[in-house]
Amino acid sequence: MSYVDDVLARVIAKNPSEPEFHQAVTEVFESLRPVIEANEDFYKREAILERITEPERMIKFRVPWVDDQGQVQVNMGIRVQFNSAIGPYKGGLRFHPSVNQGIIKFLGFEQIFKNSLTGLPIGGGKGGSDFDPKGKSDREVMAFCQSFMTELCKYIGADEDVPAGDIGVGGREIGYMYGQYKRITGLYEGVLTGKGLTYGGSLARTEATGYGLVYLTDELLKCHGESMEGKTIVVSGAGNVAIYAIEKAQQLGGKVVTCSDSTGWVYDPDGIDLEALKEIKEVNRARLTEYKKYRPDSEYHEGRGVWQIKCDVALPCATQNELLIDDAKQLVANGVMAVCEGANMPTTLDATQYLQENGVLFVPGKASNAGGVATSALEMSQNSERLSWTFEEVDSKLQSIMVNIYHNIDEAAKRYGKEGDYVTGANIAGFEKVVEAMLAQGIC
Ligand code: NDP
Ligand code: 2IT
Repeated sequence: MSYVDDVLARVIAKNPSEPEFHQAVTEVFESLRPVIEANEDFYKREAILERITEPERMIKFRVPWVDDQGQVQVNMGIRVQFNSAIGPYKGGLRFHPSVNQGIIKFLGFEQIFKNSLTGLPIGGGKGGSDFDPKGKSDREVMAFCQSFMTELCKYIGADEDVPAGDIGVGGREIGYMYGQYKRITGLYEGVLTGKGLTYGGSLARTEATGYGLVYLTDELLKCHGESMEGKTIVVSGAGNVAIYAIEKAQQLGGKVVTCSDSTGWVYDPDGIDLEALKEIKEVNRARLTEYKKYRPDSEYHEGRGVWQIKCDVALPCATQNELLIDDAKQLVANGVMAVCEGANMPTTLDATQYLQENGVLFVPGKASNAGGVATSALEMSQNSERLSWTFEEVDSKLQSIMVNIYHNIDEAAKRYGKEGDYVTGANIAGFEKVVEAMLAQGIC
């Protein structure tokens, strides 16, 4: 058995009941095969694949809090500090009832390569809780966040581990957690990113993931003789990433006709009304059923279904495994040109393969959604120098980071004879820097 297959089998056996982690490792290992097999004895002796799939540290803790009825509630909290070869651990916190160890490990593993692709000095980490902020009062969310940080604060720091937002964690949650960190440690430091602008946040961080996704997509299209101008775009999700992807796509002349949440989806053939969407989701924290009140001619459907709408570009921006093989077939049948992932691992392995085999330009999330964490690293820089940069300054750095990521993954794919395979290109380019740093630092 080859070294790659041997370690993959052991990772799966050693981490049972973690299908998302197996999926993420399988995708990365398949891409790395040509790199590893060109020097198999060396990588095997160094146990590089074993080291890169075993988190440096994993912290799991109880999060007790009191709800508005006086009832004590208990959630699980977790932080996976996966790899610090190129910088302090960096990655978001996800609050969603589906959160478990396998999901946080897949996200932390992906984050290692994503953070490497940004070109900035940040290692890979991820964390979260099975707490569901939906339907909770602000006081309940604050009670939960304070309890969560009371434990987490022992393991993080501006030069150690810097969490941020992800699903279910936005400005409100970051604010409550920052306040609690400061109370306990007495430190006013850049321990979290995605902070509010009055206490150390960076301009353009809110927009960064969605904007970055569209900057990269636009560069991809331009390098293939196209652009976002005049394209019909299908987006899934209606959260932070989706909203700002829609905003930038519209600014570049694209027409976005869908969005979705966990209960249903909207088709608005005239183009999504972004102000309405922001009011529904950012201000009222309401369901997409509300959208029809703003746009009576739009359609609302229960369940999932955005991928059946004919489009040129598809941007999955909700969650993992939301674009399945049948969706990929439908997209191809409808003539889709490009699929770029805003979410983390939204496309299943077989759907990815189908899209690639049918000539669709496909960019994996670890490259195309890296603008969020890249701008978090810019927030860290601003905190360190105790200065704030203008929106234009941060936005233009974000833009060049995304353009560079596209060219780096394109070049890495070409170097291994896989032109146009951006999955392989992203995994190899991300891996190369991390491995060089790991080897330089000895056995650790
Ligand atoms: P938000 O919580 O702001 O929004 C998530 C959106 O996806 C909501 O519309 C939500 O619907 C929907 N959604 C979540 N879970 C499910 C589910 N199980 N089934 C169907 N729909 C679902 O999160 P973000 O926009 O921040 O994150 C979206 C994706 O982007 C995630 O994969 C995240 O890991 C990734 N990402 C986020 C970055 C960031 O900076 N925020 C950076 C890079 C990647 P509902 O409101 O009904 O729950
Ligand atoms: O998946 C991700 O890259 C994020 N949720 C953002 C992480 C960060 O540290 O900004």
